[in-house]
Amino acid sequence: MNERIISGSRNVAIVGPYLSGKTTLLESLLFVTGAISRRGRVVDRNTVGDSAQEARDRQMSVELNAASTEYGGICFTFLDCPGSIEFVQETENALMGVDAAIVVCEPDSNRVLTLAPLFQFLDDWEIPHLVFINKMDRAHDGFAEILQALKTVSSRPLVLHQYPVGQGEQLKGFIDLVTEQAYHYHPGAPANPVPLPASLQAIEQAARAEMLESLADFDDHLLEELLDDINPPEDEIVADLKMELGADLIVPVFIGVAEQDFGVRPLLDALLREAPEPETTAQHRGVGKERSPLAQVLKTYYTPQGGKLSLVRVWQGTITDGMVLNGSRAGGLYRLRGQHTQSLTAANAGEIVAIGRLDAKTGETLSCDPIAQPLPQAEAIPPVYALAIAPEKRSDDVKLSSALSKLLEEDPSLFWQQHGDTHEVILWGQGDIHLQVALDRLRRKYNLPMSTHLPQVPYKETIRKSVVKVHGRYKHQTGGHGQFGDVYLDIQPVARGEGFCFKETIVGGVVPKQYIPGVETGVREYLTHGPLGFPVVDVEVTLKDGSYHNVDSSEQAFRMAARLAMQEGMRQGEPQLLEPIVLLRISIPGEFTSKVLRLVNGRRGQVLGYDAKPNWRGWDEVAAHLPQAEMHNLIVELRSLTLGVGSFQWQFDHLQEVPEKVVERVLCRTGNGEGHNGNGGGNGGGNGGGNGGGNGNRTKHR
Ligand SMILES: Nc1nc2c(ncn2[C@@H]2O[C@H](COP(=O)(O)OP(=O)(O)OP(=O)(O)O)[C@@H](O)[C@H]2O)c(=O)[nH]1
Ligand SMILES: [Mg+2]
Repeated sequence: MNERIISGSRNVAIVGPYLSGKTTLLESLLFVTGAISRRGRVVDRNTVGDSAQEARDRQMSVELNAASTEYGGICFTFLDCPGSIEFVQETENALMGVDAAIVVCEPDSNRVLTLAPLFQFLDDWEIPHLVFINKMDRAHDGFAEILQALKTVSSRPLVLHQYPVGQGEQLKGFIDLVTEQAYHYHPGAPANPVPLPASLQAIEQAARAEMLESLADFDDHLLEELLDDINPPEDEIVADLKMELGADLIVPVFIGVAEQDFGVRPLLDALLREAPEPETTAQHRGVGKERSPLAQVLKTYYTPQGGKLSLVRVWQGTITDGMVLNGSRAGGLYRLRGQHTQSLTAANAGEIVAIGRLDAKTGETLSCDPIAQPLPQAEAIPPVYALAIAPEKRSDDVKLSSALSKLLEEDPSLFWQQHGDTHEVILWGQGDIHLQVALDRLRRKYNLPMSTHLPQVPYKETIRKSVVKVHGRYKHQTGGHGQFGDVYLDIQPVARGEGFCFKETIVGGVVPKQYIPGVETGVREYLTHGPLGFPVVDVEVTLKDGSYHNVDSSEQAFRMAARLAMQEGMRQGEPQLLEPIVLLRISIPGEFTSKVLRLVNGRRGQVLGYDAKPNWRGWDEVAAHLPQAEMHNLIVELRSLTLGVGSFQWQFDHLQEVPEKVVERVLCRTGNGEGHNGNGGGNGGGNGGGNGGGNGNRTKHR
């Protein structure tokens, strides 16, 4: 790109539902602006947008990709965002740094609902956006029907910019409603002007009148002109479109066929004329007035060569290579086009560029000085799906945590934890594809092939019945002096959630003070693994009585005695399996609520209630308790019931007794419990479920 002729910049996100044609549109935008000389295709796995191997393998975008090009003297940086709901965090992080967004959708009125969460995000942050109805060569629904459906999901008025000439395979071109000029598309060439078809004149007039009326809702001067039957000049209409788009008052609508570059030049022309300047966006964010550099990280990459790159939006001032930002020195400054980088010496306010070797996280605000007010960030999306992971080679254990921390820097919607009870490493994310992509990266970038299995449910156990004065005696004679400990314990269940409590009521020193900690240690050790094989909770153990030997007693001997007493007593106390119950808040369009209630009930859940979701038109929120063992595939089923838009948040709520008929199944599956010879995962497979739900199958990830 020739830097000398560039007089400004625009940053535009390309967003929209899964497979609507965003990466294809980016390819077309780069091709018609001359940034690339040969146009790639998603099926040929050679597009700029999907340059990562993980994306090419799946023919879908799996992360944000930036590409800059020049058009009309402006440097356009397009951010091609993945459409899959599993990568929505990437999209939301990217949207925080743009001046406008192109919402790419398909001409299918049955699927417009998939746009609802995106529109909601754009509305919440007041991000100017326009709609590009792609794949018009495949339109089956009538155009009016598509528009009507789109209106139901947009809270801002849609303002039609173009009207199609022909439909589906007979699509010939479009009418520009601002200039009232009709055009015919041509493969490999710009559309050429043609006379307005007589058959469309009335429709064109009506569509234009509707467009002008929508614009006039925010412009009194235009309203007066319309009332006086004055045809407003083109300049005035364009100025209104620009002002109203910039203020996020309207949503202009364009059409095209990205795969054939149809409608792409008019879209660029509209962006050039109507998209807000970076200064306007900065003003809305309340920044841009000072000269000191201010930027925000939109995405972090670890490149195949191993270097770290932070994609940043410069909000204010100028960033130069070598500058110290947040205490670390910028090691390289680049303009990106997929994986292709162009070195820069400086980047000005309003540009999106990549900075090398910066010690900063995605979302972080960057400056040379202390930051008084960090820029707002998109909310972190809570994880809904988990797999337990382990390196295929045990010797790789040490490499895992540093590789995972880099992986999480690149993808902040991943989480990992080592579970305290089960000792498994659990990787959390937004769905199976999301986690499989992460595992591919671990293998490719960090040479860490992993095996996966369903995580165990962290079951616990308790007792139903009190047991009094259960006896434990440890007596051992080994050559020299022996071992002797002797205790009587009371074990009683306590209320759910109270955990464990140890007491003693020893009088007369029958168990000397110095040995009592040994008793408590023995009890605690036993409780990590109760009669059913799980950690014991909600019991109170009281040391009531005992005896000792002057020579042979020791803390160690009392520890052993306590364990023996616990072993005996817990068996008598009628062990009870407990399972974690989570509190779910499920968000869905109202038309799916009854299906979702059935889904919850079918998974042993208990619906607590449902109501309209605040500030979400037509959406409901269902609150429910659900056993964690039933959660593993919940997100998959919820999405398949709701065109992919349903989501939930969850948190641990309480432990609850496992119903009798389920206990047997769990114990069989886990191979736990006395007298239960498991046929399931006793060899390290799943404890059945949970983020779980599973059968303990291990799969190799290759
Ligand atoms: N008929 C037709 N097919 C198209 C058009 N644009 C894209 N496609 C096809 O639609 C499929 C998806 O295209 P992509 O560009 O990968 O869609 P995307 O929105 O980037 O997908 P994700 O990023 O994974 O959400 C590919 O097979 C494209 O060839 C179009 O204008 N017409
Ligand atoms: Mg894509």
